[in-house]
Amino acid sequence: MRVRRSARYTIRLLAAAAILVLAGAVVAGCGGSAAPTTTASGPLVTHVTNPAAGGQTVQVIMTDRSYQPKEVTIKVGDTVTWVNQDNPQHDVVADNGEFKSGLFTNGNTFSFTFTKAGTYPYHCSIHAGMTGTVIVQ
Ligand SMILES: [Cu+2]
Repeated sequence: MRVRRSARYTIRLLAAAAILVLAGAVVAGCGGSAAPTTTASGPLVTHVTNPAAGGQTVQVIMTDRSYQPKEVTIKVGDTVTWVNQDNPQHDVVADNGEFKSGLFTNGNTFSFTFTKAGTYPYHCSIHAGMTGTVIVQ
């Protein structure tokens, strides 16, 4: 009898201790002292889009059978939009074949985004002497 009582008492003590430990763990979990630490994981970011390094749009007006301005300097990633404000139709043809708009009429546009640095002379296929240059830095 005495042994059984003692065993029961021990079990109660263990149960009480377990409850206390659990309660302590919950309290500790709610404490603000253990701030979560952030560790970097996953692949490194290898490319960041930087508006300052491109993404701008520059307009070239087609007027009086010419491109205005005749020469534009842009950055890699920038876009040139040609706007036909002239009476005749024109096109935009890169001398090196990099781009070719097809003929388009007054009020229409053609855009090309330059992804490689270089100098791109271009011309209109139906008006001799109508030329321009895009310099991509
Ligand atoms: Cu033309």
